[in-house]
Amino acid sequence: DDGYRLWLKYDRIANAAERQGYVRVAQFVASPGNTPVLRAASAELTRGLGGLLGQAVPAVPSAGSRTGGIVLRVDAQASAAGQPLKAEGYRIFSEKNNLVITGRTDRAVLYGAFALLRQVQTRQPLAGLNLSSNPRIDFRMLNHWDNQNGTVERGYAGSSIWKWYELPERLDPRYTDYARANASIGINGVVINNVNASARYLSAEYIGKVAALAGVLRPYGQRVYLSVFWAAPKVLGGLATADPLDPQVKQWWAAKSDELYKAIPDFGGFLVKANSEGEPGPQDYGRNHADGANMLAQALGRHDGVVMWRAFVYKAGSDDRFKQAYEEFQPLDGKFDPKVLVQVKNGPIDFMAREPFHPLFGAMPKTPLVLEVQLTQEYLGFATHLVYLGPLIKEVLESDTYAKGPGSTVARVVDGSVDHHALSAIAGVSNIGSDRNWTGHPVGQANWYAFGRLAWDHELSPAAIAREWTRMTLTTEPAAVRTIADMLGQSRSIYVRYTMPLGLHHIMGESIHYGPQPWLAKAGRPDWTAVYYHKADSIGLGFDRTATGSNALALYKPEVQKQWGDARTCPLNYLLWFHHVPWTQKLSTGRTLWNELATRYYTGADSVLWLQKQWLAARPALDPALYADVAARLQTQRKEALWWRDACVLYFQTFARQPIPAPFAPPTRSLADIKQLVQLYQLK
Ligand code: BDP
Repeated sequence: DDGYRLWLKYDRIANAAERQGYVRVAQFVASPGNTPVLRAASAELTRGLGGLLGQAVPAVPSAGSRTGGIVLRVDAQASAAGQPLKAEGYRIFSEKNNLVITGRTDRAVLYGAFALLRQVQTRQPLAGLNLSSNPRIDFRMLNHWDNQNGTVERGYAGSSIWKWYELPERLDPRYTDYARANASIGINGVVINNVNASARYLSAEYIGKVAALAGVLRPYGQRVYLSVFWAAPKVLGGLATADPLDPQVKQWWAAKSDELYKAIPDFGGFLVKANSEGEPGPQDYGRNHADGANMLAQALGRHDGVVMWRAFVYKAGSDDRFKQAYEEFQPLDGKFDPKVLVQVKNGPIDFMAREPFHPLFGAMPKTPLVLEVQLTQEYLGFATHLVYLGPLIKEVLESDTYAKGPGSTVARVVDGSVDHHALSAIAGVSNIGSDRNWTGHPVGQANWYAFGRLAWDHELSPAAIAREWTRMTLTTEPAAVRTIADMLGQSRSIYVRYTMPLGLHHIMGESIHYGPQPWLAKAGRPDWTAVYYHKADSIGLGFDRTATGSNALALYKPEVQKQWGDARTCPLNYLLWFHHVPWTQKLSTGRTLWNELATRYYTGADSVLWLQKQWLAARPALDPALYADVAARLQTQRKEALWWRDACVLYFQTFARQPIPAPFAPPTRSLADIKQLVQLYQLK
């Protein structure tokens, strides 16, 4: 198995009795087939059921008097439990011995079709099925950081899947399989290019290519969006300025929007990274983010599109990068056009393996906020470490901002229910590329999958999603499913333990962001170093963000401050995010900070041995090629976990000046050895 088919494998159900049970209720697919989306839905059902049941399941225009089949039906009045369904919500129910998949739009029926297939793929009964589901968030987006030259920023799975030089004439069949995978998990929007954008995407030549891609995604319910380069009116339009208040600039963007909508009538809108990490933006002209975002929103005019404006900014100035996005954006709350959403990363720094939730969540009640999470594992082991991100995404979704009292979770801020917003969105930075199996690490597929499932319904549990993905992708053998789901469930905490335990952050290698480099003290900016964040000294470790330090904690509501504000009661996972803790301080585990730190590095690295053991235990239930692929990556992971462990304990030991606690054996290599290894690794 080369992994290309993802979780849409549709292999024949081996157990004949089980298969027969499904055959009885899935003898045909009846669909009016009068829209491309409905045709895609019935094609997927006939393909999927045909494979799973090992016999042809014909498509017919209507059920007539036949029973024992599946009926697709768009019904403007469709409801579930007395409530009208949302535009994309579906319901599956029995009627006259047929299973009806219904919804108010053809897209809803498409999602229902995939839900029905999932029932069979995970071996749930179909007879008497009564299932309904509404998406909780409207715009469920993948953000590709793909460049026009085929590279992918922070991509570890080959190059971009978009072949610009072949477009618009040749449409790689892979685009359709990509669209099917997205649709199966409810993703309905795709930003196709990097936030560090090239103006070229807005040229007439590229708009034609993008329109061709949009044509492939449309039958699968996905709209395309573009990341835009702020200075495009200059670079492409030949104007002297990109000032958002300049009439010619406004006109240029309005004309560009018209051009885009002419080619792509359902174009989704713009994603913007401005005045961030060297990108141009409205501040270059003395304007603010709202001036820029609103001008673009107005340029969209009567077209049905939105602007997603990123809040990933950290202008040097204030003493703590943690506070900088908040300082720039929070005062703009209430100043944005209704078509603007502000896109905020899950944490205040940058996609670390664990961050407290971003303080902007709950602090901008008048602005719809998009939650941005990173599926590509820039800071989580690229494509060699097995890290299932379901728990990370869920952790931020569940975090309580207390914005409108208890229960004002990030999930409810984002889905619009806390502040009653008309628009809601969530974005995952894509982890896919041209590798045959899409994600490099086979388990990377689970991260794409889990993102989509949680974007649709943030109430789902990451453990249930892990089991579902495992059954659909790897094996249905119950013991193996349990073993693998358990590995997935633990994998992110294991990664945190051997890299950045107790709330350490940003101590990774410079520029490539791989491996440990806690000694990094000089970089392009102080807040790109490691020492800026861990602040190790002879007394202790960690960034004091309480009132005696940067006071970033004050950006949160009092209830949150209370949770994290006292070093004696702060959960250990966040301890060094907020406190400079003495090496000798006793923690709630009964160990001193130094002993706890060392213990976590050692047990974390040893947990990779546990992952290896689990994987071996599941082997009989797995495809041999896939087994071997992950087993090899786990070897790399073990080697690198030891690398992280040794680098960090040896380096921090120079401050703590204490022995490695029993029962752990001190590293056999020196800090100098490790530094040399890291230096070689960082060579360009
Ligand atoms: C950082 C990445 C950088 C991205 C940036 C962003 O290192 O490559 O361009 O985020 O999100 O994590 O804009």
